[in-house]
Amino acid sequence: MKGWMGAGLAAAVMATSAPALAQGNNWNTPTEPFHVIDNVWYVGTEGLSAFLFVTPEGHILLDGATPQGAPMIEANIAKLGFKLSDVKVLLNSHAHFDHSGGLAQLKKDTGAPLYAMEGDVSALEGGFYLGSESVHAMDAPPVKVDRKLKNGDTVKLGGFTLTAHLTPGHSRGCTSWGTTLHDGGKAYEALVFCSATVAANRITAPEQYEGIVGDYRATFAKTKTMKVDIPLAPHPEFFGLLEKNAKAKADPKAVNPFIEPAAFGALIAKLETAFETTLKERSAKGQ
Ligand code: 4NZ
Ligand code: ZN
Repeated sequence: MKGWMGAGLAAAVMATSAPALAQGNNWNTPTEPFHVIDNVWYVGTEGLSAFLFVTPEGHILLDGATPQGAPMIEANIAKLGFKLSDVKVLLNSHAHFDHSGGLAQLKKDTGAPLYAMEGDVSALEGGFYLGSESVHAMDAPPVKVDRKLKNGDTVKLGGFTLTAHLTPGHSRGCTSWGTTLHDGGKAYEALVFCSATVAANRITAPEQYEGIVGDYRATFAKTKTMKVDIPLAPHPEFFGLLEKNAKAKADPKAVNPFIEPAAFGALIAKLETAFETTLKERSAKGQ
């Protein structure tokens, strides 16, 4: 947990003063792609996830890491034997440069349309971090959104369905992607949870964007009711994805370690406490 919390907090301080930016030190480090479960493949870097959902009619790619990470994602897709031209839809967890920065390149190289939650469209198309438009270190290459999504919208391809759950706060259009996956003849609920860290966001006046506190709280309330058997995330360390892969490799016959029903609720509880604590501290300091 240290890496992403550290980066976010450091950035929150720096965003108000210096142009320097906290980058995860493994965001642009290549890592081997791997099979997660069912039709899901990890094609991201060591520090930033990207997921490929494989279907008989082509693939859906979720997230683009940074501009430097995009070619690593492309290389990983090729390494698995999949064709970049078979990527038919591009999706995003949220419009922050560490997850959307590579999308413009990926869109160019795949020719696939980008679908995104309406709350994140301005940031994606404008190439900025909403509410920190003058902090150019947080910019991302602008990318056009071809389909604007609302909460509950579905993306279907080759008999496979992903549902867009709006979980706002971390970004205004923060989207958690849900689906049903199968393993050993059983069905499991999977969710690529956007995030709900405070990160670089101002959650006291002047708020990062209007309504951000209510959005975070709505996200905590909503996610607490969700049953998630297979928790996944844009930051692989949220749910120890690389460690789970190592475990799966070491013992291929064991129950797939990506099935971890207790992890999601535990993370949400931690994030809610972290959010309310930060809000209280900053409010007390008049920050
Ligand atoms: S994130 C910064 N997407 O929350 C902003 O991990 C947002 C994140 C990380 C770092 N930043 O400004 O350095
Ligand atoms: Zn983020």
